[in-house]
Amino acid sequence: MSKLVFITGATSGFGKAAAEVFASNNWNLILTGRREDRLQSIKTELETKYSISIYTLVFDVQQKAAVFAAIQSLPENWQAIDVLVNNAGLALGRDNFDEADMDDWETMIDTNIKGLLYVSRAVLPYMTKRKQGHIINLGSTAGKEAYEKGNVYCGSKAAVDSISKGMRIDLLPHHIKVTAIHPGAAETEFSMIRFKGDESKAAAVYAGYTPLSAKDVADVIYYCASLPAHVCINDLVLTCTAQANSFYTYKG
Ligand code: NDP
Ligand code: 8X3
Repeated sequence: MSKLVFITGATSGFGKAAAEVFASNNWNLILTGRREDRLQSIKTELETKYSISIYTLVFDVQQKAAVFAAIQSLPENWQAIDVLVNNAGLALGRDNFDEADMDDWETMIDTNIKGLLYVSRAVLPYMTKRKQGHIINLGSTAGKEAYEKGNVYCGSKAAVDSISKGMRIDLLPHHIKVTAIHPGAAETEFSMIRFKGDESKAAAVYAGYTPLSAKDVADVIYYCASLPAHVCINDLVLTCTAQANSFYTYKG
């Protein structure tokens, strides 16, 4: 029987690439995001290409009531979720702490931290009921070590790192695995969102070296999800070869 993965932020980047990797391995998918048109075209494309089924849910992870309403609306035959990939997230701005836009801070905290908490709590009853499951949280190298002008984005990902550790302990009695994956710089729509559509600033982030691709990260997400039930990768950092940590990239 096919397994079922629930992926947030499936309209772009890691989430979209992960959807394809899971589909190509015969998993059924629940794909979520705010951009319904993209979810529909990804569903059509992957269902045509692979013998799998896809269910889409449109919601903003910041909206607690909407998250619970959407996830609780899943039909019974879509409730046996094996893996949840908490991927939806973003950075907004790259500014000194004393100058950053505080609305950007609110959005990052509400999305990267609170959104992950809401989705996890809404999906968990489907896992605890079956006494099995796996939650994969997307952190970042930014959460391992703060960098200049990263302040609240780095803090939000440090929270994902710490919350993942706590989730892992508390969910053990339910036989639910928790994995935190922390990628370094990867070329997706991430920097275009961070720099609010400024193409030259976004491109500069990836100039002079080969960053990770969305597929690189998706393959690692799938690897963690496909291990035997008794094996759990708890914490995983991956970067491109040119990157040593969150703030040092060799551009030689
Ligand atoms: P993208 O911008 O390409 O994709 C982000 C995804 O998150 C989109 O599908 C978007 O969907 C979704 N999303 C954003 N805000 C919300 C929201 N409020 N509600 C629902 N969905 C939302 O970025 P990446 O794929 O690069 O990033 C994915 C995750 O990986 C993020 O958590 C990011 O912080 C993290 N990360 C990224 C790295 C990178 O260098 N790219 C490195 C390390 C971690 P939609 O707009 O349709 O809602
Ligand atoms: C995204 C990677 O280095 O831009 O989390 O913060 S970085």
